[in-house]
Amino acid sequence: MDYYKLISEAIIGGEASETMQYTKEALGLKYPPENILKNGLMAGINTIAEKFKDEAVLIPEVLMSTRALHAGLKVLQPYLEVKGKKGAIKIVIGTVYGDLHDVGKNIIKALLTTMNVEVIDLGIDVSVENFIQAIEKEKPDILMMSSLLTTTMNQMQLVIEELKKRGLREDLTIFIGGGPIRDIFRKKIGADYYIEDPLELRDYIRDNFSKFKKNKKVK
Ligand code: B12
Repeated sequence: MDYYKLISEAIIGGEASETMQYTKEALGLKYPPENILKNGLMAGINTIAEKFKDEAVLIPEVLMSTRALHAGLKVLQPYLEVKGKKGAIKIVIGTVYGDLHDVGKNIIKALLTTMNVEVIDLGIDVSVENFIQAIEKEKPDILMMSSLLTTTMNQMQLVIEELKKRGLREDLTIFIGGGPIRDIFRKKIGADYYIEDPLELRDYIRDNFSKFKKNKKVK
C-alpha cells in the first residue's frame, strides 16, 4: 500500500480522521516523516490548490481539505524534530492584513516548532499596527510574513516601511513568502529572504541558528 497516496487522497477528499489514521500508520511503518510531509500532506493540499484554480472544487471542499491537512500536521509534528539545537530564537509570524490564507503559514510554523525556536503566531489578517506592536513587545529575532493574494502582498512593504520609521528594522531578519511572492518582490520591498520550500526554510534556519539568535543578518 502506498501511504503517500492514501494520505494525499484523504486530504483531497477532506477526510481529517483518515488523514490522521494514515499518517499514524505510515509513521508506524517507518515512512520518513519529511517524505510524509512532502509526498503525502503537501502533495494532497497542492492538488486541491490546483483543482481550486481550475474551478474543479469549491470553497467548502477546500476548507475540508485544509482541516484534514491540519489534522495530519498535528500527528506528524513531533516526528519532524531536527538535530542541531543551539538555544532558542524568537520568531513572529503572521498572514498580512486582508488575507485569510494560513495553510502555508501553518506548515512553516509546524516545522519551526520542531526546533528550539519560540514561534509567536499572530494568525491571519494581521494589520501593520499589529505586526509593529508584536515586534515592539516580543523583540523577536525574525519576522515572517505570508501573503497569498496579489491584492495583499503590498502589506508586507507597508510593514517594512513602518518598521524603518520606528527604528525597528535593523535588528530584525525578515522572511516573506506565499503564492505570489518572488525574489524580485523581496528585493523591491527590502525583505531579507524568500524561501519557498518549507523544509529548505527550516534547514536554513537550523544551519544559521547562532547568527539569527544574535540578531545578525547572515547575508
Ligand atoms: C486554500 C485557499 C483558500 C482558502 C483558505 C483557507 C485557509 N485556511 O488558508 C479559502 C477558501 C478561505 C480561500 C479564500 C479566498 N481565496 Co484562496 N486559495 C486557496 C488555494 C486553493 C490554496 C492555497 C494553499 O493553501 N496552498 C497550499 C499551501 C501549502 O501553499 P502556500 O500557501 O502557497 O504556502 C507555501 C509557500 O507559498 C510558502 N509560504 C507561504 N507563506 C509563507 C511565509 C513565509 C515567511 C515563507 C518563507 C514561505 C511561505 O510555504 C508554503 C509551503 O510550501 C489557492 C490556490 C493556490 N494555487 O495557491 C487559492 C488562492 C490563493 N485564492 C485566491 C482567491 C482569489 C481567494 C478569494 C478572494 C476568494 C475566491 N474568489 O476564490 C478568497 C480571499 C479570502 C481572503 N481575504 O484571504 C486566489 C488568489 C489570486 C490572486 N492573484 O491573488 C488563488 C491563487 C486561487 C486562484 N487562482 O484564483 N482561499
